[in-house]
Amino acid sequence: MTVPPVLRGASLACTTTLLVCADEALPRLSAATGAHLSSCSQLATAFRFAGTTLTSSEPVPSGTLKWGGRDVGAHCLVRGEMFRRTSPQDGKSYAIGFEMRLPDDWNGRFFYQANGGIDGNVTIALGGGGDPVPATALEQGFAVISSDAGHSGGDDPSFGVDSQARLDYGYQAAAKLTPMAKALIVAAYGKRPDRSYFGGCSNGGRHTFVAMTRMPEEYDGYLAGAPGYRLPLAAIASQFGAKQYATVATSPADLGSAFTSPERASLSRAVLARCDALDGVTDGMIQDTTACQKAFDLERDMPTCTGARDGSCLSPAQKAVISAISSGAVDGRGKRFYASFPFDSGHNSADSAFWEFVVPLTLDPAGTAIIWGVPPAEPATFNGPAYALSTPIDAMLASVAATNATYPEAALSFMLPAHPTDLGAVKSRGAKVVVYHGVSDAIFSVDDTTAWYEGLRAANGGDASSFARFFRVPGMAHCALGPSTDQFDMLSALVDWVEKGRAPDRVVAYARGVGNAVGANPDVPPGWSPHRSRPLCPYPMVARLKAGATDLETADSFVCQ
Ligand SMILES: [Ca+2]
Repeated sequence: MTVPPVLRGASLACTTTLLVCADEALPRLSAATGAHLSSCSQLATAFRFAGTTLTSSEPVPSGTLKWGGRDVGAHCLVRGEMFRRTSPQDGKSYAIGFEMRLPDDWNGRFFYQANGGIDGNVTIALGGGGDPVPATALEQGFAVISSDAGHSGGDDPSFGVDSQARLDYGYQAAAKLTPMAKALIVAAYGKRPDRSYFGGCSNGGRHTFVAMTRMPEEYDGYLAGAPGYRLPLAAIASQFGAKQYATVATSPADLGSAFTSPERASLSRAVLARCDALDGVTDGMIQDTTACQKAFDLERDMPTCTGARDGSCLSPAQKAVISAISSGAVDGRGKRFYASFPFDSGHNSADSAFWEFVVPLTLDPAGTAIIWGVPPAEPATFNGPAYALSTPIDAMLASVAATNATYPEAALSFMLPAHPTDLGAVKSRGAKVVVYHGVSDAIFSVDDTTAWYEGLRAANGGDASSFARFFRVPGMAHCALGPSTDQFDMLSALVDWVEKGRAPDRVVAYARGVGNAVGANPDVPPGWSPHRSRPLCPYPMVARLKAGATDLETADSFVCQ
């Protein structure tokens, strides 16, 4: 259903000066209206959609699920699958497994929960529940779908042998599930969703980038967190890092011995010492990331060990390694193929060792060789560490760009949005895009997302803020954690923008200190209020202390400038 857009009141005054007010004239989509669930138990047998089998539909009483200590309200849980088939490559059975949670009191909106990792699980369709959001989409009344994106088995990468499962993971599962989910909503509530939203973090952010380029008509709002929108290249960059770390690891079996937790903490302190005050206030947070990259000099500002490594310094060889990783992975000709990684305050976040030293020897090589490489490696005999440490970067890059008769679409095509800065179809119909990314993210670089947003600005006459806004989250690691304010409700901000025309000029974010209802963040420094708040600011603005403000623990003291 297409709801006629209404023009914002302000735009009416601009009709005689259309050139000046071109962006003001973007259509505003009408607000969703709610409805009550009319059918649940009967759905499993009554619902018909091509290629779809519902295996169950049952009422879930209020309180069966909880979030932040609260009861998630009564809803209908529908489980099913699409396009069950047997693989011609590995003989295994595949389907696109999914669940939908349909609230009894529905707000008229649909949320497509795009999941992280390599998918492979039907995670609970809470809507945002993979991250420490203050309230999930399901609680807010959205009908939510979650899927395994076409393969089961969790982190098992062997589905990459099946050519169709690759494509479903890349982009086709979301395209198949979307019309089915909207039809199921009609069966459950008697009308289609008035407004549809698509969101996720990490690989879910990648799915969101893919959706906004491949399905600009299907969703009214796109919410991408830490978008690994060039995931195969990020994974190869991560293995570039592993090769670097291996040269200075003191324990060959543990890449983390190359750059220990005390050393990562020392680096964060050195960066803070140089950059904390650049935003006008010494508060343990680096708001002006851009200025920090110019100000911080690893060689000068980080102590160099004169004797044995003791955690307070880095050896010259370590500095060379960290400099190479930070400035961006390069191919055999020295050409950068991914992005740089900024220096920030969160190099020792609780998840940093996992992303820096574990994933580059496990998930990243498995993805590169089995899920994206052509031809795929044999899963049964695959050795992740050996692949990551011994395969030349150029061979990895060639592999994810390759095709053959069995795998006719390369990973760089099925995993990546084709033209991520060409969002004219999204913009012109009044849909909106909100993106956020932690500055201390160790696996997908905030610099990659910044480069995308700069490209989007350039493609829109230097300013994309009328339909797409990007929020950097200082100190935050991958989707959460780090010494940061990592709890925020970007979904409500997006809905207000799409349906009420209120563009997000700032989004208030909270630290998850001791006692936080969703769970405490161990990286919140002891000197902070457990409830510290800060505005997240639309790029390129940064949060700065208001003149005369003295309370450093509240967002009210800060302005986006
Ligand atoms: Ca500061």
